[in-house]
Amino acid sequence: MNTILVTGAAGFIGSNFVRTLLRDRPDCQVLALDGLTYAGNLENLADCLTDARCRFIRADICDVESLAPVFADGLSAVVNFAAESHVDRSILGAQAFARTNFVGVQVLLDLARKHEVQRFLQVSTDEVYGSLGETGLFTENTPLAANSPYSASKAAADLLVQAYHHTFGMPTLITRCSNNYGPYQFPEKLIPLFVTNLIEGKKVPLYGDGLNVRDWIHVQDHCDALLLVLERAMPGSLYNIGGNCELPNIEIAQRLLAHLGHDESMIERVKDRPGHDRRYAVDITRINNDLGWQPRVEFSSGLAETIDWYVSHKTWWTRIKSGEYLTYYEKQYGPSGVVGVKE
Ligand code: NAD
Ligand code: TDX
Repeated sequence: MNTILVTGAAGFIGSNFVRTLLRDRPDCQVLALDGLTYAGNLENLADCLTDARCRFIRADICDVESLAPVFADGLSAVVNFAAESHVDRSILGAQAFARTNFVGVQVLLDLARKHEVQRFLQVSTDEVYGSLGETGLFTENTPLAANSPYSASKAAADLLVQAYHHTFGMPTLITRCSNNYGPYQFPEKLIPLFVTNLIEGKKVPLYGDGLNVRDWIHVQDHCDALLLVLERAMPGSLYNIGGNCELPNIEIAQRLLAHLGHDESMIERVKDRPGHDRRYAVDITRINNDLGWQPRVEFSSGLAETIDWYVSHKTWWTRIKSGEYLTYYEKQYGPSGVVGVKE
């Protein structure tokens, strides 16, 4: 049986990926590892952890001692989602970003190399390419030009992963995806923050002129692409993943307002994010040509389903906004649990 280590498994994309693995790969065992920072929520994995093929491990990816026994058991692959992922937080303080996003990746790479893990997939971002003007797309050959401490830490990790492939012949893979939306996204990011605020009758804070453009992809499309890359891509390869769906933030806000029955008086124009990247747009020709992948979820229906998910999962996000979710792990695994592997 394949044993896949998924790091950052209790976050937004990681938890969706664990669910995808359990659903689409009956012959696989999943080690769902997460340090449970503020962004990690074990409730995201509650359904997955009822499956005997899935085990949760609480560990920090920078902590070699906690990770060593996990690797010693023998792994078929590592898929690394663990990261500090919010640009605004990286502007307030970059230390955790440098630590997890760079040092953590170095720790994982060394362990994967030592234990001869046959696939190492680093989940990266289109933000490593910097910002586009009004035209053009990011290809895999676009030079790295990260602008925020977050994207700089991700770009640094990408270089390290490529260096391990070049120097040691490690079978690494890198993907760079655009902005994800879907269920279980932490309500600090644009779409879940705006949706949950509107449900609560609060205004939505739109940065600057609202004309910054992002390319949106449904998280399920991202997870499907990751599985394809993990199983079929050549070692050492790099793939962009995107939704072919560029939209300015103001239009996202307008669609959310319309769906939830509010008018534009609920938009609060706020000071712009420092160094705010103007436009991201991803060329997905390579993954389409090599692996036959393209996004399937159409944005209007994907967004409508996502909004409805937040409407029908109010308990999930009110527990996050109130901080209650932070006690869930101890309730499941007991008060002593420093590091928890549930027996
Ligand atoms: P997220 O913040 O929801 O989840 C990150 C997870 O990593 C959390 O569960 C957190 O507890 C865990 N984590 C953080 N530091 C850790 C550490 N030191 N040790 C162990 N676990 C730790 O983020 P996300 O949106 O799910 O993003 C997942 C990955 O995908 C990130 O690497 C991010 O850079 C990348 N990515 C995200 C997007 C997006 O739109 N969200 C797009 C492209 C790429
Ligand atoms: O309150 C807000 N108001 C606002 O106008 C927030 C949180 C965001 N914005 C704008 C900033 C961006 O132009 O919306 C856009 C999207 O912002 P985020 O949701 O913070 O995402 P972004 O900064 O684009 O980065 C995301 O996509 C790439 C993820 O957080 C990264 O982890 C991923 O790599």
